[in-house]
Amino acid sequence: MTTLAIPRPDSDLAGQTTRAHDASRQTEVRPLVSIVLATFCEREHILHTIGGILEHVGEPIEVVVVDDDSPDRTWELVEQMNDDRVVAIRRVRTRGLASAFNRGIIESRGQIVGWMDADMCMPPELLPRMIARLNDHDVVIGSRYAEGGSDNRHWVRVTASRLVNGFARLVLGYGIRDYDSGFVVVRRSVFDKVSIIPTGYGAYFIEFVYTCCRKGLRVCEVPYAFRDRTEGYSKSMPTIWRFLWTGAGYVTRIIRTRLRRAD
Ligand SMILES: Nc1nc2c(ncn2[C@@H]2O[C@H](COP(=O)(O)OP(=O)(O)OP(=O)(O)O)[C@@H](O)[C@H]2O)c(=O)[nH]1
Ligand SMILES: [Mg+2]
Repeated sequence: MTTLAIPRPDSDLAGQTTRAHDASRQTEVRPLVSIVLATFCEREHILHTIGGILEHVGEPIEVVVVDDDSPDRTWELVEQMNDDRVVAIRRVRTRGLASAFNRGIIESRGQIVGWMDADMCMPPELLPRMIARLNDHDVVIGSRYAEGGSDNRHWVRVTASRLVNGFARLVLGYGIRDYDSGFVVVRRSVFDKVSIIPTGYGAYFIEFVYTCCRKGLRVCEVPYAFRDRTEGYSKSMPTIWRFLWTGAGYVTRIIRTRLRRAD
């Protein structure tokens, strides 16, 4: 009999991939973990982010980078790594955060799948703890707003994010503190029940989490400290108008999510 052994955070993650249990004679196979990164102009961060994931998650690991033909050639840096564990996907004439994550998930092979930003605001060192929680959960969210977490961006960004999350909690329920986190690991079986609706920017995540809760999947949050971006530029807030437009998109997506009863 073969069972999945989800790595514990304190274990030696780079250790053996198979182990024999004398008593039960079961063979534990460490599952492949796939982490998907969506990138647009992340040249300053991408190698650091991938390096952190490879180091902290350990073997077996796969990192899938979906880059939308960045003018700064982020995709080329990833290709030049020449690492079997790292897959570079360059999408030409296609843009979009939700569709990029969706593409990466489709291409990934892991029994555990995660995704996160590539700008070092989300710490790769949290991943082992998140993965360990999959022992008794289906979806584990890296959370800025769960007790013990923090959001260290400019107060305007924090206020806007907290308002969106407060509204989501009110309308959608389930007590999720960080509905638009965008930092998550899930069991692959989750995609048998819930798909990402690949339109728009980060609001797809709210709908994904809500549908997981509504379908009875076990969802939990692991707190962490969200760092502010130090290099490159923000794609969600290049201008105040874009920021307001994105915020309005989140609010309407929350309402549509509540009303949608398609599946
Ligand atoms: N493939 C792809 N990735 C994107 C796109 N827009 C943003 N990203 C990536 O998605 C992640 C989040 O984008 P950010 O620019 O960090 O947006 P943000 O986190 O809202 O804002 P800041 O962290 O303040 O800059 C980063 O890894 C980006 O490179 C896109 O259109 N396509
Ligand atoms: Mg960011």
